[in-house]
Amino acid sequence: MNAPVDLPAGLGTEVTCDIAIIGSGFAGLGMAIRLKQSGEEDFLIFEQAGAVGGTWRDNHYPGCACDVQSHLYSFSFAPNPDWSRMFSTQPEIRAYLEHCTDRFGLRPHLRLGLALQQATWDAPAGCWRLRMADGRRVRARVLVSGMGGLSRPSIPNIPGLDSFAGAMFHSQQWRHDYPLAGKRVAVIGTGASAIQFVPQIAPLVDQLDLYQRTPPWIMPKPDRPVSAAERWLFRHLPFTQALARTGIYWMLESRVLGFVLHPKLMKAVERIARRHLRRQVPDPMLRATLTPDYTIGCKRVLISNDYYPALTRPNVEVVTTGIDHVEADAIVMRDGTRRPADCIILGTGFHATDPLPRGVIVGRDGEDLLDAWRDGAQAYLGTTVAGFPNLFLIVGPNTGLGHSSMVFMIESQVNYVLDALRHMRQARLQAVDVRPPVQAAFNHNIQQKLGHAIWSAGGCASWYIDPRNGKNTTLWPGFTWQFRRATQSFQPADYERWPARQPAGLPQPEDADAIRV
Ligand code: N01
Repeated sequence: MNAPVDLPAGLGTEVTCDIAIIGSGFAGLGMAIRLKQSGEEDFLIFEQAGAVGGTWRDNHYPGCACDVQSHLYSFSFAPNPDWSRMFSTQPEIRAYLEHCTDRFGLRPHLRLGLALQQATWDAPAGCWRLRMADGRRVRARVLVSGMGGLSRPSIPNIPGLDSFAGAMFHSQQWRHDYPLAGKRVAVIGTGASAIQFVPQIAPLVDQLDLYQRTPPWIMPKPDRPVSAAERWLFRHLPFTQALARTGIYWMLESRVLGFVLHPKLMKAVERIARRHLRRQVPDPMLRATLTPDYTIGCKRVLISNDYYPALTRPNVEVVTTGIDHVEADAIVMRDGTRRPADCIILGTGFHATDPLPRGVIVGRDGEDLLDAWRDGAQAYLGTTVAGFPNLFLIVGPNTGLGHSSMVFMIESQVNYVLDALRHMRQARLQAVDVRPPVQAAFNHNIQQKLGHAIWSAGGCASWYIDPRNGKNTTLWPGFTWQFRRATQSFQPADYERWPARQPAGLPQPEDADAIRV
């Protein structure tokens, strides 16, 4: 096996590696670690930023933390006995990913500051050709995307937003250099990010106007420090941490019963959320404003112990009239009220259903991935897309979760990719491409299940659903162990396959049988 190569400083030369991984969050690093553990050395990780960490590097707003317990929201093969809390904060998770990068020897494979501009499948050569934003070129047989689904900020289309003369930033691009103290701050959005940073900034600012379009359901957060005794146990008797992880896994898994199988069960969960609201918000008017009118679970269920109390502060107002437009120094409501602001913070989420811009991934026959997804993003097992040979998407369509840890899903996909690579090596294949009917049947089945699930039937609008066609293209509709089982082995029959060293002109699907091996 070849050792990882350096990218030359010159822009004209093309570098070759067997496997190119894009992104260095949990997905990219997880893939890289498992490749390394399997003895593979000929891979490179391309990261557009200057450091690893993905979403946990990019999101650093005050209060940023994970809403899944860290014992589960971490690699199964790299338990961390030192988590300081049940739900770790962003700096700790980012440090964990840096630590994993060192511990598993990934630094020589990392190429930082290189953003993928375009990856094109070269059918005659049977490989991907990558062009980086600075013009460098890479050739790779296999392309693994770890670019994530929640990385492109969604900026709302509010008239006049561009004309705002004060400071304005998205939660993912937090400006720590901007002093919020004493300012009139407008926060737009009340999702998972906003409910974390609002309690942090409310005590600092002069006035905080929180523009709420839809109230979220919020449950108590069962957070606490991990005691020194527990940490000692986890370090010296690792099975105790494995037990904790397993307990958390099954507790979270039980939520699927309400989300997918018996949505009526969510009534009991809703009662807990209503009690939480009642306890924390004494004012009945404010309580009414904060009470959702859709079934709990339809949007992501949020957890917080400090969000509601922050909203009861005298300097915080929840504004629900609806924004008409923005002026240089104010937000103007639909009823004509002008609300002056020095700063606007957008907690308005991400482009979840269209995570990639056009022109980034171009497959067989020059087809753009976005064109293949014109009726909504889809993949086979959330991982492979017909017409895009040797492309593996980690955190691809319908792999998201409303109830448990994405790291579990990522590890399932990584297992699948490893098995695919193993098969390709043993069968001496140059390329595999999922058969369109296999992909179609898989997605038909998924959409059938999703049609009855709470995310479609719960009476809300959410980023889980593609607004262009009403399909849920983001979530996995079931237990995560079902996904693990589905991805545990690569089934060659699901794929068109091309033998190695005969890559010339991958055939059209009609004549694929002619050279299928
Ligand atoms: O974004 P969101 P987020 N005018 O899309 C509102 C993950 N995450 O960044 O509900 C007014 O949830 C929008 O209103 P509505 C997690 O998966 C994980 O908070 O559409 N308002 C909503 O209130 C999460 O789900 C962690 O009516 C507008 C808000 O903006 C995902 O990231 C922590 C608007 C957007 O909420 C995204 O969370 C944080 C407009 N034009 C985040 N447009 C973990 O702990 C949008 N809104 C793992």
